[in-house]
Amino acid sequence: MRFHVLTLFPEMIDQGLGLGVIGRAVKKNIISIHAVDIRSYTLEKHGKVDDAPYGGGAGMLMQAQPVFDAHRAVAEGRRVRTLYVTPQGRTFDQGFARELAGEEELILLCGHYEGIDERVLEEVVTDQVSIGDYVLTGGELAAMVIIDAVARLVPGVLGNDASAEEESFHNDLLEYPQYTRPETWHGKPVPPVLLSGDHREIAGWRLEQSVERTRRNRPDLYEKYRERQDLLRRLSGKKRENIHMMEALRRGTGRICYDEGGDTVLYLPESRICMIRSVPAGEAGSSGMARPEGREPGRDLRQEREASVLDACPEEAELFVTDSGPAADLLEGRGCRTVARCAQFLYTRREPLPLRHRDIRRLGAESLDPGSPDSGCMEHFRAFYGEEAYGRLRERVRAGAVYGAFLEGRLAGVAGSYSGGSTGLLYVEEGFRGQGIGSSLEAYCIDRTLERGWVPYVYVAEEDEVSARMQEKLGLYRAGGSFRWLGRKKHLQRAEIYGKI
Ligand code: 4GT
Repeated sequence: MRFHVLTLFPEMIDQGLGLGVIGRAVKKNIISIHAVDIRSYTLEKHGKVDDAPYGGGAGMLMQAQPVFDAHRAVAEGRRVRTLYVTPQGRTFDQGFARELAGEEELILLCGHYEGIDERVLEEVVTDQVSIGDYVLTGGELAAMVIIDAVARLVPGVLGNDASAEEESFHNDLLEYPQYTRPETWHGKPVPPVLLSGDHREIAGWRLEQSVERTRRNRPDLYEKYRERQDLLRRLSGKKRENIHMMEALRRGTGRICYDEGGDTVLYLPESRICMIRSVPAGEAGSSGMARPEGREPGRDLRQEREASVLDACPEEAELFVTDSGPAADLLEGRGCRTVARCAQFLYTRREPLPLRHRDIRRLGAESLDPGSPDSGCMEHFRAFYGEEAYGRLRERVRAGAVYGAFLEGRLAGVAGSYSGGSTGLLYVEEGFRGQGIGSSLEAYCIDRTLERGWVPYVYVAEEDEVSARMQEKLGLYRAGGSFRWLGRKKHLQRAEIYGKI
């Protein structure tokens, strides 16, 4: 990943990010950080970059020209996501960091004095970001905070093999307390459970501690956690049909937008997917989602309710998935098109699947280099599924979510997880088919998902008999009815949608 920082103080960036974990990642070429001196772009002969504000007022403003030219020199005509760090921006958080970690390149613009001429901001900035409600003398520290938080999510930066994907979110709870040697310090012993060697017991204790800390220190986060746990419990009445929603909640990727009378809307900001479940009229209770007493709606009420379910879907959602026919039909009336009808398969056991092919490993961003030995397989994927799906594959490889099977050292096929949470992205090179490489790849992904304590699930297009048979052979079960995927017509390309599921 490449970061460019447009600043009046490039040394501040070089020094601030040159040491420690981030400095090491730069030396290893996993990321690059390029500080650009805005002053060197001014056309003013004395190197001036600021002037007094029109309309009066204290202080000086950075002028548009040097900022614009510095930006142009970096972007070179490409459309690069450009963040202006300012107290006026959207507040930065872990979710935003995860979103940004999916970019290949970022430009951060740092202001000084009283800020920057609005006209250049209008032309180059894609996002305004704040690191919190306080004022600094310059944007550099804020830019460094953002770079640090985003860079540590790039696979390889943290040094171990764990990827950004694999980082446990702890369900958005605060961290539990940790202890290291000596066993007793200042008369205080380490909690005995941590010396027990019982991993289940330890995990239970840590969760308890996390929950209790969150309840005490962050009532806002605790309330959200409680809401999620409550919904999870209700969804578990029909586990198979609801597995996609339950996993989004468990993995910390889904936000509850609506949860009433058995109707639920979850939004996954990273994949811009909206998951909708809507209980058909007259079926309340049998769905595992008890309606409140005396609130069984009639037809009109029902339609009203469905409309409010859809109103709860965020504007920025691009994809919708639902097993409710009426909800899907309503979405079609609202500018969406059905792009796929799928069966959902899930793996309900805890035991890992055996692998026939053993040489399977995580792909790193280097597999995407045109000169890499893996590029042949990548190009065949591209020819097979098309440009958009290939773009998504690249995105998922960079996120550390894709695995490759190797035969005699050569990449023969890939599989991985979509940002929505399901397993897929499966492709095996033509010359290597019929040897069980595909099912080994899927089995490998399933095993990695199980390791993280999650339930693996897969979407299979209804017409895809071959894949359905493979799922059953692997020991996955078909869940519930038919799931419809819909996309907004305004930014819809079939291939793009397939790439995201
Ligand atoms: C605070 C933040 C930030 C500043 C923040 C323009 C002139 C902005 C000085 C700069 N203060 N930048 N990004 N809370 N100050 O993120």
